[in-house]
Amino acid sequence: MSRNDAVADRFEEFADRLEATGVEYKPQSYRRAAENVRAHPESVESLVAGDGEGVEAIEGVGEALAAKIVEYVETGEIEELEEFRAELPVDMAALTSVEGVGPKTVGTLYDELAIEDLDDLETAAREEKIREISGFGATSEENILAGIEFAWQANERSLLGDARPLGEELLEYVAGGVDEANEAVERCELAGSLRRWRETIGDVDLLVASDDPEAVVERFTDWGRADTVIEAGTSKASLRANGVRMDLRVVVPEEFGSALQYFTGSRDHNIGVRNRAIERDLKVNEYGVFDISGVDDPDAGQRVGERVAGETEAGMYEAVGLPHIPPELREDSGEIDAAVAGELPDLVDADAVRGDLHVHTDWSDGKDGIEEMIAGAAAFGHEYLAITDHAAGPGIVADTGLSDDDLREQRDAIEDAAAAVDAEIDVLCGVEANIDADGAVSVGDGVLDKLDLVVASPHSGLDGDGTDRIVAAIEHPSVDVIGHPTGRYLNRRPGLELDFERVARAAAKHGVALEVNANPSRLDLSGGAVRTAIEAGATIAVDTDAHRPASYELLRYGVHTARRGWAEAGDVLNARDFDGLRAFLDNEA
Ligand code: DGT
Ligand code: CA
Ligand code: CA
Ligand code: ZN
Repeated sequence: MSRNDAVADRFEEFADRLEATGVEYKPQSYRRAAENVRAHPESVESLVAGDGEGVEAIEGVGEALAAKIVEYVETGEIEELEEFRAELPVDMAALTSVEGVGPKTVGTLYDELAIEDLDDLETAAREEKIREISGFGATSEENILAGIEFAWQANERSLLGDARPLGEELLEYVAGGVDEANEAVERCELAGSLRRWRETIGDVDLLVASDDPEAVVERFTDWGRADTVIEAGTSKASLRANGVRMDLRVVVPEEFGSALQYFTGSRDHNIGVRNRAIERDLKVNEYGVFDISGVDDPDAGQRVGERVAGETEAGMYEAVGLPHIPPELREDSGEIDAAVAGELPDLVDADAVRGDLHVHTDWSDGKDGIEEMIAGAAAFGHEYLAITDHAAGPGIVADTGLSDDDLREQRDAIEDAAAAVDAEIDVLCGVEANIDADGAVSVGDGVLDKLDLVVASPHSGLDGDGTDRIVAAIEHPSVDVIGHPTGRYLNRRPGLELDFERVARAAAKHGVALEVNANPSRLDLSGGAVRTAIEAGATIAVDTDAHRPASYELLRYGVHTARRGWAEAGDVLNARDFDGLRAFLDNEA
C-alpha cells in the first residue's frame, strides 16, 4: 500500500470518528482530502521531502491537514488519531461493514452498550439489547443481526496460527479434557481447511462420532471460550470464539470415516473421489460408500445399495481403490492421479527436522539472549541451531541491526554461549542479511566469509516483481538460505511477485536453500511455491525465525506448509544430519 493510501485511510478514519462523536462539517473536509490524497499523482513522501509548496499542493489539504500528513510520513502515526482511538476504542472498520451501521450508530452503541467490535455487536443483538436503545427497534436489531453474518464473511479469514490452537483447545474440551474422557464421544477430529493446514481458515470444523448427539451439542455450546452460540440443533451447532466461527457436526460411529473424508474437503478433491467412485458403480457421500450395481434408482436416497465403507477414512479411500491421501494434498492438484499411480510423496514430518537455521537473539530484535536461544533449541529437541541476527539495513528497525563489527564480536559471544550451555547441540554462527532493492547483500564480504551460514532476506521495497533481485542474492557466493523469499504478510501485504521456477532453478544451481518461514503470519514460501521449487530441483529449509524460545513450537506450521507443497524429508536441508548440513553449506557453487 502506498503512503498516499495509508494517509487517505487515516483521514477517513478521522471522519468516521468525528462523525461518531457528533461533530458536524469537519468529517466532510476529511473525506474530501482523503479522496484527493488518494488520487494525487505524486507520493506524499516526495511532497514532504521536496521544497516546493509541499503537501498543501493537494486540493483540500490546508495547514492543519498538511501538518498531519508530515507527521505521518515522519513518524508513522498521527498523535491526534491515536488519542481518538483511545477515547473511542472501537473497531470502526469492522462495525461499519455491517449494513445499516454507520459511524454515528457506532458512537451510540458504544455509549449505550460499550460495543467495541463485531463480537460485542452480535452478542448484544442476540440478547435483544439493541432494540431497547431509543431510536432503535426490533426491526433494526434484526437487520443488524442479518448484516453481521455478511460482515463476518467480508472480514478476513483467520490465520492458521490463530485458528489451529483454538480448534485444538475446542477438540480437547469436547473430547473431555486431558484426563476425563467424555463418554458421549466415541471419536473426535478437526476437519475442513484446518485439517488440510491451509494458511488461512474460513471456519473451524469439528466432527464427532457419538450415539448421543444432543449431549455432545450441549457440551459444545457450553464451551467457556464461546462468545456467542450462533445456532444449535440436534446434531449440529455453531459458535463464535475469538472472532472465529466453529461448526460442530455429530454423526453415528459407523459413518464417521465418510463424514471425516467429506468434511475435510477440499470440495474439488471430493468431486474427484466421487467421479472415480461412479466409474466403479459406487456412490460416495458423507454417509458412506455404497455399492449401487443392481440398484434401480441410485438417487432414491443418501444411503442406497449396500454399504461397503464408512467407519474409517482409510476404508473410504480403499473402497474406491486408492491409498489414504494425506489431508494436506487434498486440493485437486494431481493427488488422485498420483495415488492411482502409487506415486504419492512420503511427506516430511516434524520429527524429521533436526535443527533451526533462522533464529534471533537480543543482539538484534530477539527477546532473549544467545544462551537462552541455544538452550531452548536443545530443549525442543534440535540437534543443531544457527544464530542469525539481523544485519543493519533498510526495513530493519533502527538500532536493532548489527554492523559488520558487531557481527565479528558476536561470533565470539556465540562460541562462548555454546560452550556455556549444558546440552548436546551444534551451534552455527550466522547472520540474516538484507537483500537490497538491487539484489546486493547488506553485509561486508570480509564478514560473510567468516560466518558458517548466511540467510539473506528481503525486508523492504516488497512491491512488484522481485525475481531478478532474489536471483541476484542467490548468485552471491556466501548466501546459503533465502529467508521468507517473498516477504509477504498474510492478510496484510502480498509481498514480492516471484517466478518461483526461475528462482528455484537458480537456487538449485548455486546450492542455496529456499526457506519456508514457519511464522504463521508469513508461511513464506507458500505450499504452492514449495511444490514449484521442489519440482525445479531446489532444496528447502523449514525455519521458525524465532525471536524467543517459545517460538520453536511454530515449526509445525512450516512443516505442514512444506507438506502442502509435497515435500519429502530429502527435500529439506534441516532434515539432514549435521554432517549433511555442513556438506551443503561448504559446497560453494
Ligand atoms: P474454509 O472454511 O473456507 O477455510 O474451507 P473448508 O474447506 O473448511 O470449507 P467449509 O468449512 O465450507 O466446508 C468443510 C468441507 O466440507 C469442505 O472442505 C468440503 C465439504 N463441503 C462443504 N460443502 C460442500 C459442497 O457443497 N460440496 C462438496 N463436495 N463438499 C462440500
Ligand atoms: Ca471450514
Ligand atoms: Ca464449516
Ligand atoms: Zn529473521
